[in-house]
Amino acid sequence: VKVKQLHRTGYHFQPPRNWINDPNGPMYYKGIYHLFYQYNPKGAVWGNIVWAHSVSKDLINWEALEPAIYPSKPFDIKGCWSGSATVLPGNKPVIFYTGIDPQGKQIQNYAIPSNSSDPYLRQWTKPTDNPIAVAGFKMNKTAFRDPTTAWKIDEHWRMLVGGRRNQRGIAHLYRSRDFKKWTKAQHPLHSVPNTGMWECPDFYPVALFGEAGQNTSAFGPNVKHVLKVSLDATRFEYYTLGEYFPSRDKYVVDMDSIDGRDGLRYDYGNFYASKSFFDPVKDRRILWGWANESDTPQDDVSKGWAGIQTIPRKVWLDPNRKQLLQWPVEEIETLRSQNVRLSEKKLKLGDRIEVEEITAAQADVDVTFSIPNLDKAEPFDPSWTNAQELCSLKGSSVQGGVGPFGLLTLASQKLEEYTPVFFRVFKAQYKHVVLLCSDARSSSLRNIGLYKPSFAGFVDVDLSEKKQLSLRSLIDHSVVESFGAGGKTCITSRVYPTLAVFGDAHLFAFNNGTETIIVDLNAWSMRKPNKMNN
Ligand code: DQQ
Repeated sequence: VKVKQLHRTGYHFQPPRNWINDPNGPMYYKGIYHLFYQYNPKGAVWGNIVWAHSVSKDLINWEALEPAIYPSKPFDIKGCWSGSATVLPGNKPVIFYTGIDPQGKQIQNYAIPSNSSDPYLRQWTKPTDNPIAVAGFKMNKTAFRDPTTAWKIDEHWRMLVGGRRNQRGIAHLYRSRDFKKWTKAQHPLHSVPNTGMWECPDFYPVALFGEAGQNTSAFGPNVKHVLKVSLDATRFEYYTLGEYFPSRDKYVVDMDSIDGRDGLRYDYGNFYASKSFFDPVKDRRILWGWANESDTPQDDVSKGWAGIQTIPRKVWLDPNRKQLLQWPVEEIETLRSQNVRLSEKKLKLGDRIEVEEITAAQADVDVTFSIPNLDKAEPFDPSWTNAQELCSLKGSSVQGGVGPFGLLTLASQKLEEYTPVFFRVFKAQYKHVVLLCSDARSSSLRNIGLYKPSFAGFVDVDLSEKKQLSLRSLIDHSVVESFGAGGKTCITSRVYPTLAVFGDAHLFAFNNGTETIIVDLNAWSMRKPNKMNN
């Protein structure tokens, strides 16, 4: 198949062809960032899964190496599924992954570098004492996968494996003293009814103060913990914040952290099977996530490719300690070229200004909206608990009081197509409620076979302190990744415009609320990295 260029991204992580899904085993080793990912070497649909392997010195330019882990042993002959890397003391990387055995059972394996003096870690050995964990007598053997990075406290290593018992999602806990023999703890680290299979769990500490990341084994009075799970049943992820007690291996979810499908999300759009790692170079925790296609498998076959990784994000604890914050890694800013600015532009009801002279199909936009007057905010109906439904009810063209205001991304000149990313402010009894939407309904003239949801999330900001809302959007042909209010609420959309492509894509700032909004905007054309797996 000839690979179709239309809708391929310019600066997001993609291999030259074929299907990709989950990021696996991200780590830093001897000057190199490693990213593995689920990959089908034979086509643009899921199947024949191996761990593809790419390396980078800057998280921007990527060089593809040979697949690192592929079916070769009885314990993984039917597939090498997701997993994680742990860098042991003494700088010794180990990979944990799920192997599919000849009976289709999911079992946990490990692999070690064949040659640890190769910073590229090109070759991996699967020792003969594999597997390290199999589903016990009463456990579900086809719902037992995706081992985490291990952490060590008080001479004991721990790691999690995702699972399910009936409809209860489970994070099975394993312990080891020597990193070789792993024993299942009697109690899982955590489990929640009616959440279904927990794929790709991630468990790590975040600092109470500041933005610095923590090594996965860090522990003490200055950290909290995050548990993230990917819900197979709903295809979205949620996380909780909580207190971890290593002596009893108990994870106690914070009182105000919702523990279930309505919980906090890294991203309220198309973002799944994410995984974080600690970057010792810049002392930060970095999060990778997969953004699936929103077209059909037939489209993917004819495109010759499917799936991208989102831009790696730094993640840390919001000073309010109630949620995480995320921001694209600073390295991405090195791709910025042609720049335009709008300063203190007034946007009255119905106004729309074009941001000209940049490549709107491949851009980075950073904008602040100042709200002189909040009095005309629409009343908030307490029955509006579902942000996505509210966004589809109150779209970007539905006139409001304070908002909708925001960006029209990937827009055709006459607005036959556009993906609006916008805020809307409501007045509830004691505070203002802010909604962020990334609404794909108007993203493409094509109507059949595209998934065009009105992705949305609420933004937990206090507008009485500062009457401003900021928005950063990374626009890249078929993806719009948005970060509201400094990374409090993030939304990734995959969209497939037919007119607003390449040089025919435009970018606008707009306001459809009765209250005037003041815009300060900075936008850049984005270059392609010199090397992207080519
Ligand atoms: N993808 C992998 C599984 C994981 C799922 C298989 C999540 O290990 O549970 O490709 O997207």
